[in-house]
Amino acid sequence: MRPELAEAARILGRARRVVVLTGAGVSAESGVPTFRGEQGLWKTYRPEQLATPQAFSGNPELVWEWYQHRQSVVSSCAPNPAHHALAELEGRPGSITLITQNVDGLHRRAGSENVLELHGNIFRARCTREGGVRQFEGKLKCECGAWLRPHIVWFGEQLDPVILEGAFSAARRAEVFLAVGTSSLVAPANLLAGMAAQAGATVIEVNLAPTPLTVEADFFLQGPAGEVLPRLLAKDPPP
Ligand code: BJW
Repeated sequence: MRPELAEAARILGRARRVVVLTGAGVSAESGVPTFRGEQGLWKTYRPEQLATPQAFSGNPELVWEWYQHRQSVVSSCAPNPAHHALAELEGRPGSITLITQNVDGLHRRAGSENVLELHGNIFRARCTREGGVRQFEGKLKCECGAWLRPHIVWFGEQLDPVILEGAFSAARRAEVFLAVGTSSLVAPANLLAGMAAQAGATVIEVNLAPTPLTVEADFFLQGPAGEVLPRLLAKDPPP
C-alpha cells in the first residue's frame, strides 16, 4: 500500500465523524459520463442549452429529451466498488454523512441510506406550478396541467436550503472530510471541504487528476475511485 494511502486509511479508521462528498468521478467507472473533461457531458451539450431554467422555459421538450436519454443511460449502469465501499462505511461506529452532487441515485442503489443529494435526482420530477415532487413516470405534464420539470438544481438555481444546511453542519463537525471524484469547480459544494478544514478536519481527496482542492488537501490520493476507495476504506487495511 502507498504510504500516504496507508496513513490516510489509519486516520479514517480512527475518525468518528466522517463526511464524504462525491462528484461525477465516483460514477465514471459505472459508465455514467462526467460533466467536464475529455469525455464529459458538457463536451457534447452546452450546459446553457440544457441545464438552466431559461433553457427549460424556451424548449421543455428538448430538455426532457436530454434527461430521458440520461435516465436510460443511468438505468443501464450499476454501482461500482467505490459506491459499495462507501455504503459499507455506514456499518462502522460513528457518524457518516454522504453528500453527493450526483443525480444518478447510484449511492442508494449500492445500499447507502444516509445520502444528501445536493443537486437533486434524475428520476424525480417536480410540478412547475405547485412544486410537488414525484417519481418520473414518463408524463411531462402534471395533473394540474402545468409542466413537470426534472427535480435537478440547474445553474443559477438555489439548492434546497434544508439539504444544504445539513451538508454545511456536517462539514463543520467533521473529523475527516473525504472528497471523491469532483472537479471542485461548482459552488456551493466546493465550499464544504474548506469549511471542514477550517473546523480542524483532515481533508483527503481522491481523484484521477489534481483539482483546485488539491493544494489545500492533507492527502491527495491519485487514481480511480473504484480502486482507491476499497483500499482506503477496507476494515483491516494491509500494512
Ligand atoms: C475521477 C474518475 C475516477 C473522473 N475516479 N476521479 C454565473 C452564472 C450562474 C451561476 C454562477 C455563475 N458563476 C458562478 C455561479 C454559481 C454556480 C457555479 O458554481 N458555477 C461554476 C461552474 C463557476 N453555481 C450555481 O449556480 C449553484 N447555485 C447557486 O450557487 O445558487 C446561488 C447563485 C445563484 C445565481 C448566481 C450565483 C449564485 C447551482 C449549481 C448546480 C450545479 N448543477 C450541475 C448540473 C446539474 C444538471 C444535471 O445533472 O443535469 O450539477 S453542474 C454539474 O457540475 C452537475 C454536477 O453535480 C456539478 C459538479 O460536477 P462534478 O461532480 O465535480 O463533475 P466534473 O465532471 O466537473 O468532475 C469530475 C471529476 O472526477 C474530475 O475532477 C475528474 O478528474 C474526476 N474523475 N473519473 C476518480 N474514475
